[in-house]
Amino acid sequence: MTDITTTPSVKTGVKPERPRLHKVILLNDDYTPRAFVVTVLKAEFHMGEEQAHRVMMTAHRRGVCVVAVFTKDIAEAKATKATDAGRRKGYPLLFTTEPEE
Ligand code: TYC
Repeated sequence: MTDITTTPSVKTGVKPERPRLHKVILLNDDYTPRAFVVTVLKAEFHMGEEQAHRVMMTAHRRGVCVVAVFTKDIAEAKATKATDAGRRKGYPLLFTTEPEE
């Protein structure tokens, strides 16, 4: 196993890389009610009303908005949970993830 994120650094003396962070991205759609998007952002990402409304409106106007950054596993788990909250109500609300540059 030569994965740079898990290989001990003692052999080479090189400092281990910090694990890359992953963005959770909110995608706009034409069907999910604005108020529901705000509710999900508040519940899943611990945002206040104003911040959640700003993020929702950015996605609404521009098509996408970065919600937050986490380690890969946490970003994926939160994106799945937030997407599932919409699906349970029959909405196409979608959160995706991508690695930060
Ligand atoms: N565009 C939706 C509407 O007009 C609201 C919305 C905003 C949906 C942001 C998804 O990520 C989203 N009802």
